[in-house]
Amino acid sequence: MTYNNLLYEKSEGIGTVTINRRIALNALNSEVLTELYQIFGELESDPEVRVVIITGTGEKAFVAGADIAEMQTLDAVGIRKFAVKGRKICDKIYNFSKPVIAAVNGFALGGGCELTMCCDLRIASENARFGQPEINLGIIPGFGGTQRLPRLIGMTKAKELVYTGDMIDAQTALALGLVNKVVPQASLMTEARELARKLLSKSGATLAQAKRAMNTGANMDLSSALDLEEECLTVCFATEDQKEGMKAFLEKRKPQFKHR
Ligand code: CO8
Repeated sequence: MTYNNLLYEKSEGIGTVTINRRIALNALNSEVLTELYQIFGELESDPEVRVVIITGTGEKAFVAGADIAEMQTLDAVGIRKFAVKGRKICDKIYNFSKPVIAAVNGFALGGGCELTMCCDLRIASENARFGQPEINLGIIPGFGGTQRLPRLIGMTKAKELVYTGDMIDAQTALALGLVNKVVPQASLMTEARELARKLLSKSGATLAQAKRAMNTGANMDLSSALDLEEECLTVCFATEDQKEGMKAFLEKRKPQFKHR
């Protein structure tokens, strides 16, 4: 499949998706949202890909938001359709069975910030800027920002960001727990791949259960979430990798996981 707005590269188990819409700082228009949905569908069923990295082209922006020029032309019905499209790709990444790492190389604003929040891990370059500036456009976040941001950083700071529209720098995002690590821009992709390789050394089958327990459980009451954790752990015990992991420990050697 060819894409008008995405670059894709696959190497050693890592799929790297680059949003490539330089003219608008990689802003998410309908076509980009459709293409992201399609590519994540393909990556889900590609057994050679076990970790995905998502980033933006250029040195200035990860994604500067949903496309304001397109949104400006939409009426209430149109914006609802656009919001549904955004939600579908965000949910797809959130529920994707393999880890997804956002490599944030600049502005991650509005829909861009929301896209990073669906990912499992976020590495930011020193020049990255995060924010939900929708308030300045007379709207509110629509790709999950009002819900995912407080779940990640707490309601107090989330409200400050959504109500003021202020941007925060990478170090502030790190202090708030919005990103996992801040690195120099020149080493962003190297660091992202290093983290991806660390995950590749684990069992893909086990990581899928960890992601399911944590992402699905995060939206449940505690008792139901603990039931889910038990179920996911039980699934682990039905894998070859659980047997190999425990056997390898007792034999004092590294496990050879088969991801099943
Ligand atoms: N949409 C469309 N075009 C954009 C966007 C965007 N979000 N961001 C930047 N661009 C375009 C600019 O218009 C400009 O185009 P041109 O060269 O043709 O004039 C080009 O990208 C370069 O941008 P700037 O010249 O503005 O670059 P600066 O370095 O001066 O500024 C900023 C960079 C600070 C990132 C600035 O571009 C900016 O403020 N962008 C908008 C940020 C923003 O408000 N994002 C939130 C958008 S709303 C949103 O994401 C809502 C999501 C959910 C909605 C759900 C609806 C259903």
